[in-house]
Amino acid sequence: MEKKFVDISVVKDMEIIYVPVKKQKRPNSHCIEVFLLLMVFVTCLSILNPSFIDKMLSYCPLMKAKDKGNPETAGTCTIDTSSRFDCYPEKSLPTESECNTRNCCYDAQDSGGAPVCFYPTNYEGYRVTSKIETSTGINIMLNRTTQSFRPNDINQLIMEVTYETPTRFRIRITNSDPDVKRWEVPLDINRDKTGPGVRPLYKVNVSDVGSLFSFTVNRTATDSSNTLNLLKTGGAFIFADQFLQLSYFLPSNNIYGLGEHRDTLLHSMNWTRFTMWNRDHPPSENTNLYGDHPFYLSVENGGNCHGVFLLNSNAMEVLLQPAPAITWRTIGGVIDLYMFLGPSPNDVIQQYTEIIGRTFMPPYWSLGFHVCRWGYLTVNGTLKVVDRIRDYGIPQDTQWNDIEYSEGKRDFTTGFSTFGNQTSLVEELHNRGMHYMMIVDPGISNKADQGKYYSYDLGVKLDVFIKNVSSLPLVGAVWPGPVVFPDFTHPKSQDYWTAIAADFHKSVPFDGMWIDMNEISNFVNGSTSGCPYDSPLEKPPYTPNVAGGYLSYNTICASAKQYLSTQYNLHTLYGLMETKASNRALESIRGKRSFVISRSSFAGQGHFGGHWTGDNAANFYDMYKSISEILSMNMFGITMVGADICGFRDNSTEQLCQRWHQLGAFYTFSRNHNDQHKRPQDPGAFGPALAESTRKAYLIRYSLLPYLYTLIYKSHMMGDTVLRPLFFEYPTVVDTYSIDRQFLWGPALLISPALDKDQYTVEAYIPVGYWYDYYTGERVIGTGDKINLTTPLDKINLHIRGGYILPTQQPALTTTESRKNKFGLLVALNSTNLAEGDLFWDDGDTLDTYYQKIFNSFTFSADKNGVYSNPVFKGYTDEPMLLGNVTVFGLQQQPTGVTLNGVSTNYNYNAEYKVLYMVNLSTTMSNPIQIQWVFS
Ligand code: MIG
Repeated sequence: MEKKFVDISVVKDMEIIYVPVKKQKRPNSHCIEVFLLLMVFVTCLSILNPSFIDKMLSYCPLMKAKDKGNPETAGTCTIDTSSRFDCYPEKSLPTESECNTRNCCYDAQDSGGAPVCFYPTNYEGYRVTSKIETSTGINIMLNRTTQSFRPNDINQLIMEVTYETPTRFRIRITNSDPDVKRWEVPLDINRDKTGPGVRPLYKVNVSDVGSLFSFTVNRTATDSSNTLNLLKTGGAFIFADQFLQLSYFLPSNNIYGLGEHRDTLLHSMNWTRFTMWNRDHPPSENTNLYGDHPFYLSVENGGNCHGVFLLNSNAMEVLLQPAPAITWRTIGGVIDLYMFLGPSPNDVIQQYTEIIGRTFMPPYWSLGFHVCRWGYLTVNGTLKVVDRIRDYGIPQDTQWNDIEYSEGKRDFTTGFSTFGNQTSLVEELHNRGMHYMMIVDPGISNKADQGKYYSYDLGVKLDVFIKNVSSLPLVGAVWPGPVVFPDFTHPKSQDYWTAIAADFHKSVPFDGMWIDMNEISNFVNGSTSGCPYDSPLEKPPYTPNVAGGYLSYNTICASAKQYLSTQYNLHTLYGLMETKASNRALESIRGKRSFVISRSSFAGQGHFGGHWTGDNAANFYDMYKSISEILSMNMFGITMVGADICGFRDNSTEQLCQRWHQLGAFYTFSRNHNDQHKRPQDPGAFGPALAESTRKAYLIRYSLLPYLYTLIYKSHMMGDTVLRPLFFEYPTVVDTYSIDRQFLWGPALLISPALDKDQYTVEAYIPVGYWYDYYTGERVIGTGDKINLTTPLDKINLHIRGGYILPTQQPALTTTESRKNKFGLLVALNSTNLAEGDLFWDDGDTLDTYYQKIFNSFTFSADKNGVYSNPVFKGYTDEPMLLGNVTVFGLQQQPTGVTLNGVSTNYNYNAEYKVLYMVNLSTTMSNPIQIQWVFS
């Protein structure tokens, strides 16, 4: 294949000659002065010649509007502060004359965060020149007649509105010249379209031909009388080569998503600015972090939900303001907006993941407990930790190693002399039924002797490294010293990555990959020889509010060249593409399900791997924030996610670490990880009290794995979230909208952890309905109020929701062992004595078991007379599945007899908590099971 380093789209657009901004009429400048000075003249002359007024006022449109009361232009600067769209994002306090150069309105009064320089309501932008409506969409041509203040306006635009399904439409706006291709994200979007059907949930309206361009979206009501406006453009629509901006009003204040950021789960609309430009930085507020997810979920007033995804990979800002309104501001690509009409929160995520890709099906072992740290130093140091965790009887499935395993911190090498025999470490873990993962950074050392370092030599041979503007491999610096970076858009990059991983796998048979530093993180800004800083890619006309103030800060040059395009366009996609390559490499090496955990991510990450939330700190605040982070990631379709348990940075304390293990036992991806030189924090490091409560928490996790696995399967097949905020289940209950200290596993398990220091009482919100204490079965009748839960140090509060049946399995120290054990059913009756549940089961490691039909599935139900298990599909027969126990919460009366498949059987009844227990059963689940009770 030919090398193709020049990105036509960018270069061509750059070549457009800069057209100086034409002076527009100033709506607000010097009007008063002019008015005062000419007052006398006006008064006199107007008597003699009335048309003079018009002439004079044509220099002063605001006055004209006011005086003439023209509804077209009336009050162009008279805008409520909350609805003012920022015309000068470069500065928080531009001067009036700076503002005037942009033909915007100026108001210096402090109005609580509102911009002082803002667009007039009739800001001249694009006009609609043609509009064709069909049953499947609208095609619009737009023409800009007056130049904006940004260089290189694209004057002719085409807008395509496509009604893709009854619940999804797409709006794509780009240049109309087919010969000038603009950058579009090469994400593998699912393009299946069914068409809008007879009753789409939306109606898109675009302004008429000849008028100023604007559009609205309404949710169509079922009774067709009342429609809710979901989107109404405002501010200024700008589409210049390196500055694209779209603002619109929102139907409510409830916005979630827009990652990766640390913020409250429910975002504040009070002039919040999120910047997206992937970056290696510990989770902290108001800054760009590891990933880019330009997606939000909106809960409308009344509880219907919709989602919006802007498919754009360029450096970007998203602004929220109290109108309520949102602005997307990006510096490249096109406007490619998808809207999902829900109406439930779960529907929205299903619809979003339908196009970006549903979560990968993880191996069952990856649902177990993972232990890691930076600084075990040796194989023996690693094994010592594995041993002490096992000695305490704490389940653990996977042991990890950080960069110290390698030789000179180089990828895919093993440091035999410093680290010890890594091969025998992995063998030992495998013998114990455990798995092994290690870190891989993208930077490949270019300093090893030529011909001696396969990862570098092969990359040179295949020419797969990212290039600088001079078309030489760009050199950065990371742990091994100077490094070059694989270009995962290069057609040979997959072969390359698979080859070097496979070569290492021959000596160290790792089971999964932990990919770090892939933002790309760089210890030098740009490259070891800097960047061409005057290039429009390094110094665009507008730079979003990225940390450091310039794009190559802490990463590689924006002008760096990859096969598909420049780093300017591809930067935010690096982690996603490396995840995909790693997933595929593992699959071809191991022939089983891959497990990849990546620090950097983009929309679609969940399809290939999971994510950890990066370098958090060992304190209670960071533990608390991890809940918002994992819940947001689930909304982005990243199902397997967790924060470093006990905290990465700083020394953890025993109490924090004890609480964090309890919480972390309920992350989908549950890993303890620690920074180098920090005190050990694995659950064997603090003594028996911490070990015992950690053991308790993980035995619960391991018991509930069949429930968790089934939820993940549904996420994989249908896009349901697994870790859910409460409002997902109660979208009409406003009190749930901002809850970020509790969360759910699927619909039925409520987790209410202690998150503060010395906290022994948790104020937990309990939704309306029946809930049962996981430990005792005691019923809590939720009223939608908060209740106080006593929470000693060794306990995490867990409640099961009435109406659900959770499949369980007898736990063990690894999933390899627990998978051999008997199953159980945890039945929680609702107020009408009903409950339902299901189970998906397969060998947990084979690829595509669903499509190969080598799985089993079951449905469970309960009513006032009994509990029933029904096999729905029987395709996995390798391991017999036996039902060993059944627990029924909320059986109000003591039965006088219980039968299992018609035969009377033993049971216990706890009269205090009204729980029926049946233990020591051994009934095959391949046939229907009927458990029935009688009251005499
Ligand atoms: O520059 O590999 O987020 O988990 O332990 C630090 C060492 C590099 C950052 C990761 C962290 C990991 C560490 N890495």
